[in-house]
Amino acid sequence: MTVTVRSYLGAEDETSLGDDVLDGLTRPFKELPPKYFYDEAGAALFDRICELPEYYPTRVERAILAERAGELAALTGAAEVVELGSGTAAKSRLLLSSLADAGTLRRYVSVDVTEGMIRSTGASLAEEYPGLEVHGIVGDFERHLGHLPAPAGTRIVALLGGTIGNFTPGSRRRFLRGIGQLLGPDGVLLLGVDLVKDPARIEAAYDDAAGVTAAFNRNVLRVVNRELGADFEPDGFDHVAFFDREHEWIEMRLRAQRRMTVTVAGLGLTVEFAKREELRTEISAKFTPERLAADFAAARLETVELMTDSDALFGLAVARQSAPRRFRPARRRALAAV
Ligand code: AVJ
Repeated sequence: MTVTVRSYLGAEDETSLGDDVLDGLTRPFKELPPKYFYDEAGAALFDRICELPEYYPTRVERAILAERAGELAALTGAAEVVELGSGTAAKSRLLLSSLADAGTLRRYVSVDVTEGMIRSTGASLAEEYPGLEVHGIVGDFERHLGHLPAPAGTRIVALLGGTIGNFTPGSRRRFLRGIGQLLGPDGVLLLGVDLVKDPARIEAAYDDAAGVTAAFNRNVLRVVNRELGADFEPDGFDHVAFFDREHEWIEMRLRAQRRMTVTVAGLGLTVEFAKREELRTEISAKFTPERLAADFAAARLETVELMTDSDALFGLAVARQSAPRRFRPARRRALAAV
């Protein structure tokens, strides 16, 4: 059994939290990036979110994968799965099993910021799939994809759960274009996307009755307190989640219950919050097939298939690099016309 783990996280990652917090809290409309939700407590809260009756994405995506994994294996004949934000690989096991049954699976590569998760998941997968090579990359998939090993054969790059929705529109296309370059000629991207639907259904998924999502949202303030010596009072903020129909995304915010002065000692920064002032903590974009196709086209990808459930709640998109466009220079055409 071969498990290789490499870590690319270092001192510069503390600086990037500091830079992001400084940048986000000194804007007229305050904002923190959602990637800082996931310390140990945040990851545990997210696991609880996935079990909530209101939070359909995890369950529905798993059901789609369970039903279509065999087809995906036949369609791709993939030797390798590269999973971004892999966590415990609960869903990717469905895919790995189909590829193993088809006899094509050789390697599983995972990229995640949580080293413990990479190690324990890697070890169990190597045991569950005899002969499987496991390569773990502890890092940020927005910055460390240059460290992926060379492909071990036809590749599936998987970004599941709807995480792509956390990117702002411009950065989303740039990120997808970068992924396209990792696919090679016959590789595919397997992208989990939450679909546009009744806003009430979406809002309930991000504002559950048990208050788990609210606790998850406030946890980002605890992360900033711990990592940067800030003195946020998480309980002084209300959880807000609403669907923005124009942008077709859900937004999570934290609303100050009263006027507050927050000090971030590690940055030498003092921040004022007005009563009811809101801090944006997450956008989670929802997709229509058309909008997804437009994003893919802008990233030089094309949809092979969009697999969905019977209620069209969630989608699993299979995309490949689009054939390089042949530009016919205008001058030549003009000459030919003469
Ligand atoms: C992990 C980004 C897919 O946007 O649905 C869950 C995070 N936020 N509840 C999502 C999340 C609030 C989740 N993703």
